[in-house]
Amino acid sequence: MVAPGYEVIILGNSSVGKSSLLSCYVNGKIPEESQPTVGVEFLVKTIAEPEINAKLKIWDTAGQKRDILRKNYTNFPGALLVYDIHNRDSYDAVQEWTLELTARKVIPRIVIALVGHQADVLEDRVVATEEAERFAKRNGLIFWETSSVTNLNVNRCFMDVAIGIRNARICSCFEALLHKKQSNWYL
Ligand SMILES: Nc1nc2c(ncn2[C@@H]2O[C@H](COP(=O)(O)OP(=O)(O)OP(=O)(O)O)[C@@H](O)[C@H]2O)c(=O)[nH]1
Ligand SMILES: [Mg+2]
Repeated sequence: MVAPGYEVIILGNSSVGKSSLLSCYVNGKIPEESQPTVGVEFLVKTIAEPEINAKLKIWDTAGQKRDILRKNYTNFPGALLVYDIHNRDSYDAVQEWTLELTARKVIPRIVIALVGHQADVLEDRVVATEEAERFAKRNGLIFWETSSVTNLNVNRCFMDVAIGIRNARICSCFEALLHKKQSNWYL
């Protein structure tokens, strides 16, 4: 069976580690020399696991280009909102993204993972796990703390987004069928 294709976008401030996270997931390692992303690039990863088969097309974005992104982020069924656990501004930014993305009246709703990145560095943490966990729970987000240096939770995070997208699609198909049945009820 052909794996269904899902598109996912990675958003977050500059230097939080978006490109490294993506490279770690797709290539199994982070780039030796990290360069700020210019424009938008994508990588593809096929997931073949007992839990899910899917082909993810994952778009990496430039943290510096938020205003341009705002106009173009529609139509993605999944998003990773990445912050650096040592940087409060980056956490505030993903909260703003959450409000924007969840306000959209699109069916099925976008599946969002809140990602506290660079979790291998234990010193100077400014965003507590519990704080982000609470925010994620309140807003119906997947939540993981990750590291592309130690590969902490990287696979799990992308896989949960893929599973979330698949489940959201199944639910919306059922809802559409139910709605059809109800609207034909008196015919
Ligand atoms: N300790 C640690 N450093 C990381 C991790 N991920 C990325 N970095 C470092 O953080 C810096 C920025 O990483 P990038 O992946 O380029 O960040 P970005 O979010 O893509 O940045 P822009 O493309 O400018 O938006 C680099 O020096 C990386 O090596 C991580 O998990 N742990
Ligand atoms: Mg980048």
